[in-house]
Amino acid sequence: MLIRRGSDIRSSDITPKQLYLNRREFIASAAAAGIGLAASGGIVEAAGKPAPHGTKLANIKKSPLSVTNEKATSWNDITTYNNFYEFGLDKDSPSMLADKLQTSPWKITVAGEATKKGDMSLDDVLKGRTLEERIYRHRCVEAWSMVIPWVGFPLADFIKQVQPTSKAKYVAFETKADASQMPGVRVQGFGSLEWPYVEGLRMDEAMHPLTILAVGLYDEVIPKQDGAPIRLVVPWKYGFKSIKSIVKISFTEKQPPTAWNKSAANEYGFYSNVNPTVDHPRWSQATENRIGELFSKRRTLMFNGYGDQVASLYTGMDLKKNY
Ligand SMILES: Nc1nc2c(c(=O)[nH]1)N[C@H]1C(S)=C(S)[C@@H](COP(=O)(O)O)O[C@H]1N2
Ligand SMILES: [Mo]
Repeated sequence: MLIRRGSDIRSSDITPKQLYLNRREFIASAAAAGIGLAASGGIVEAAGKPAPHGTKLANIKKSPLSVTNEKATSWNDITTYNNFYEFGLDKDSPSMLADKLQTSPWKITVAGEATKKGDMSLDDVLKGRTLEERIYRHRCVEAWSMVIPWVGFPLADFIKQVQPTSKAKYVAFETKADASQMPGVRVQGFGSLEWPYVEGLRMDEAMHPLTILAVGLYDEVIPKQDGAPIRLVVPWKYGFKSIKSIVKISFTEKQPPTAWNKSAANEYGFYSNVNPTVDHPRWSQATENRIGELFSKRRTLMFNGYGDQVASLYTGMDLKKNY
C-alpha cells in the first residue's frame, strides 16, 4: 500500500491481478473459466460488504460536466474497494468497519480567513442547494480507477456563502478523527498517517466548477465508507486529495499541510494533479486499471481527462516540480 515502502511493499500490491481486479468478479470469472483459485493460492474472497442501500435523494439535476461515454463502476465495487485509512489499510476494511461512524448530527466548523465563521450543521450546509449528479472518473495514485456517479454541489457555492476575506489564498479541510468510531485512528505512528487527515486546495482550484462537495452516490445518501456525510471530490487530482467525512473547512493565507505530503513529501506533493508523465517513485503512472473490468488496463490521461477544463489553472507552472 501507499504507506509501505521499498522492501516492505507486498507482492500483492504490485501484482495487477490481485491488487486491481475486483476480487469478487475475478473469482466469479475465474470460477467460470474453471480455474481453481484455492488450489492456485493467493486470492482470498474479499470479506467486505457492499453498503446497504440508503435514503434516496430528491430533485437531482443532471450535469453537462458528467462523463457520458464510460460505464459507471458498480455500487458493489464503489462501496467495497475503498481507501479510508481511519478504518484500516485494506481495501475492504472501510466496508466492514465504517458503519460505526456516527454521521448525524454532523457539524462543520468554518475557520480562518472568512467572514462567516463558526459551526454549521449539515442541514445549514445543504440549505438551498441544488443537488447535481456528477459522474466523474476517479484515479487513485495507486494506479487504479473507477467511474463514480456522485451527487453533490459546487464547493464554490459553499465558499461564496461563507465569504472568504481577501487574505484567503487556500482552503484547508479536515476529516473527523474519533478513535472510538474509527479504529484506524487508534494507530498512531509506525508509518501510519497523522490524524486528523488533512487536505488543501488553492482558492482557484476550490472555486473551479468541477470541484464538488459530495453527499450522495447513485442518487442515494453517500455510504459511510465513501466519506459520509460529506466529502470533497476533485476529479483531475489523485484520489487522496478528495478528503472524506469533513468536519472543518478553513481559509488560509499560506499553503496548508496535507496528510500524504506530511507522510512522504518525495512521493506526494500538494498539487497531485493526475499526470501520466510524472511517475511515482515506486511505480509508473502511465496506465491504470479500471476496477470491475477483467481486462482493465488503460492509459492514464493528463489531468485525468479534464485538461480542457483545468489546464489553464497551471499555466506557467512546472508540473514536474509541482507534482
Ligand atoms: N479522510 C480520508 N479521506 C480519504 C482517504 C483516507 O484514507 N482518509 N483516502 C483517499 C484516497 S487514497 C482515495 S483513492 C479516495 C477513495 O475514495 P472512495 O473509497 O470513496 O473511492 O478517498 C480519499 N480520501
Ligand atoms: Mo487513492
